[in-house]
This record gives sequence, structure tokens and C-alpha cells, in this order.
Amino acid sequence: MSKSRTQVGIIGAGPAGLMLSHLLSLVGIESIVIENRSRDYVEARVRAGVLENDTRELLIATGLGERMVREGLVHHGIELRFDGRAHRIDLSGLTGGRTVTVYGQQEVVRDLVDRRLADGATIHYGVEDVVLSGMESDLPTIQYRHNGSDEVLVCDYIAGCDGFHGISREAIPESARKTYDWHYPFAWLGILATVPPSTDELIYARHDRGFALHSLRSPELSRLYLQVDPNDDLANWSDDRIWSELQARFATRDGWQLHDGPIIERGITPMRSFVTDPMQFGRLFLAGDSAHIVPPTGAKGLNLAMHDVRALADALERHYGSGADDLLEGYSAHCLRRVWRAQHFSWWMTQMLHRFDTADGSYRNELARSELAYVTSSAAGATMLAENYVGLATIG
Ligand code: RFL
Ligand code: PHB
Repeated sequence: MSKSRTQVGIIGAGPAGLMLSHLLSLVGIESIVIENRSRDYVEARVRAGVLENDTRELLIATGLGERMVREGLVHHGIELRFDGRAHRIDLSGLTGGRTVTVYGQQEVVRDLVDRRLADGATIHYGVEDVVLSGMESDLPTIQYRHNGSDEVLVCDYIAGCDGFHGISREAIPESARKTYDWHYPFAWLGILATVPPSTDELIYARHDRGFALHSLRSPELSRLYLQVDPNDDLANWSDDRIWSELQARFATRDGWQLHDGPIIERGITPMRSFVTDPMQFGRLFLAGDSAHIVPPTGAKGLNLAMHDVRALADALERHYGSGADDLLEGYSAHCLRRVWRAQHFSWWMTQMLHRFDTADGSYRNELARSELAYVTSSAAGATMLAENYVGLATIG
């Protein structure tokens, strides 16, 4: 068994773990990152695409923005489409010039990994059997297996950045946390297709057949989603069926055209909202999806993860710099203020844009129509959507 020592042991090399490690290194705090998957797997995982205004600024301010500025697509608006008509929400016009950037999460992860390795960081991929202990002591430890040998990492602090299915959250005794959980009666079938996007701005479409989203990754790559049943199987969805369902849900009265092409990636994701409170136990701090998840309709998950780790890095910097622990003590409450705003916004976008087949579906569907009509006809309604979508500057 080999033993090593670091200041902050980070579990998970997703966006939260890698960004935390980067932010800490910028202020001279040492960390080691352990990840149970391979580097190739993590870098190829297709997920989020929309970066809030402040996430973009954070990447630029910390020296990670070069490729994003070159290849990312700055968006000033989104389209809401229903009853065969398009309605634009002018994100920048309604928020004093704030924008979102379309840049794939796996590109953010690649940029982070390249930078961390160039800076000499330690990231152990392919670790197994991760166990946390001593969180209430001054020297918490992470035990794991790596390349066939047992390792013990002794830390000052542990950051649980291991996503929703990780082990960190479960390491907090149930009696010491409260969880909030909400399941939606639908899932998203997502595809990546090698076809130029049929739109310049994202289209969120509500149709009697269900929700559809047209997003993009580059001038040659389209990313599209369909609302499906949570028990549905990818085997039921041939390429033809996917494209004809997308055509039906995006159809407009004026004959808008959706271009189809080869599908190179596909997956079905169930939708759930989840929060754990507090996001801390002793010297273990949770950040990102390990502490909270939202349905993807509001495009908030990755952005919340970035906010958490920025707050955690600030708190650790204060601890090591001046010995003051006020920010560490306030970390959970600080993050949860933004988390709950994003929970509400994501839930609100989801119920407004999806079709409910539940017993109360006919009532919910009419409420959703009314909400869409309001948001697209009232400056107050549209501003509420816009300021949440680009990311609230004033919360948390
Ligand atoms: P991640 O990305 O899940 O990373 C956690 C990492 O921890 C590893 N891990 C472990 N490592 C060591 N030991 C263990 N025992 C471990 N268990 C797990 C995992 O392998 C992984 O590498 O969490 P993180 O870093 O908190 O990042 C969160 C984001 O990934 C997530 O919130 C977003 O992808 C959500 N999301 C979106 N967010 C946005 O901000 N904008 C979007 O447009 C957006 N669209 C989406 C999304 C998520 C989606 N899916 C598939 C869930 C669209 C979709 C379809
Ligand atoms: C994406 O491009 O993957 C994407 C965009 C907007 C969302 C969710 C996902 O709300």
C-alpha cells in the first residue's frame, strides 16, 4: 500500500473536479484528482453545450478561453416555437448585453485536461474502489486502487466532484443531510449529427407530439433532442423515425426546413431534479452534479458546477491565505442560493415546454400554453426567461 499527501483530494475529473484543480493551482494550492473512467472516455462524453455569460468570462479570466473564443459560438437570442410559429427571445437586448456561448462540454474538459497536464498536475484515471474516511477529522483520507495497487491519499480537504452517480454524497451519513428529489414523466433522446445546423439560434419547440430542441456544436455539427417516454429504448428509434419525429415537431406554418444527415452519437437521458443539503460534511465538500442535478431544459448543470467550484476555490484560498474559515463555513448556503434559483428555472422551462401525458396532463398542458403565450408577448415574462438563461449575475 502506498501513501501520499496533498492539500485537496479531488474525486472526479469532470468539469467540476478539473476546474477546481485549475483554480486552486492558480493560487498555489496543491491537489490530486482521481477519476474512475479513462481519459478517452471522459473527453468523448457528449453532454452540455451552453455556457452562461459568467462561465465564459471565468474560462477567459483563468487562461482557458483561447479555443472557446475561437471556436465557440456566441448567441444573442433563442427561439421558442409553438403552434407552428417562431418567437425570438432577445437574450442580450433584455439583459444589458449578456450572451451565452455554445461550446461543447467535452471541449471544455479537453481544454482543462491539456492545461492541467501542461501545468504538471496529477490526474489518476481508471481508479477503482474509492472509499472516503475521516471527514470529521483534520486529515481525511481517500483510499483507492490504481494500476493494481492500493493507495491512500491523506488530505486537508476532500472535494466530491464525482457527479450524480459518484460515491462522495453517499459518504455523508443520511442523518446529516436532507435530499430533495423530483422525477419527470419523460426523458430526452439526444443525437449528434454531421449536418449543418438548420438554425443560427437554439430552437426550443413545444408541440402536441412533445418537446424538441435544435442545438448545435459547430457550422458542420447539429445537436438535437426529442422528448420521449422514460422507459423508451434506443432500439425503437431508427434514424428515419428520429428525423421524421423532429420534422413533425419543428414544422412551422411557413414551411421552415430541417436538414437531416448522418447520426454519429445518440443516447436517452432521464430527467430529474435533485438537491442535497448541506453540500458539506466535516472536511468533505460536494460540488457540481454530486450535490444537485437539474433537467437540461434550462442548460444550467455545467454552469452550476462552475459556480460551485469557484466558490470552493475562493473559500480554500481564504483558509490557506489568512486562516479564516468563514467562506468554507458559508460554502453550502452560498451555493444553494444559486442552486435553488436554477432548480426553479429548469423546472419552469421544463414544464412549459414538454407535453404531459399524466392524469393531470390536460390541465398542465393548457397552463404551459398560456405560459408560453405570456413569455413571448410580455417584456416582463421574456426578461425573466432571458436573465435566468444567460445566468443571474446577482445571486449567490
Ligand atoms: P460529471 O461531468 O458527471 O463528472 C463527474 C466525474 O466523476 C467521475 N466519477 C468518479 N471518479 C472517481 N471515483 C468515483 N467513484 C467516481 N464516480 C464518478 C465520473 O466518471 C466523471 O468523470 O459532473 P460535474 O463535473 O459536476 O459536471 C456536471 C455536468 O457534467 C452536468 O451538470 C451537465 O452536463 C448537465 N447538462 C448541461 N449543463 C449545462 O450547463 N448546459 C447544458 O446545455 C447542459 N445540457 C446536460 C445537458 C447534461 C446532459 N446529460 C447527458 C446528463 C444535456 C444532457 C443531455
Ligand atoms: C446542448 O446543446 O446540448 C443543449 C443546449 C441547450 C439545452 C440543453 C442542451 O437546454
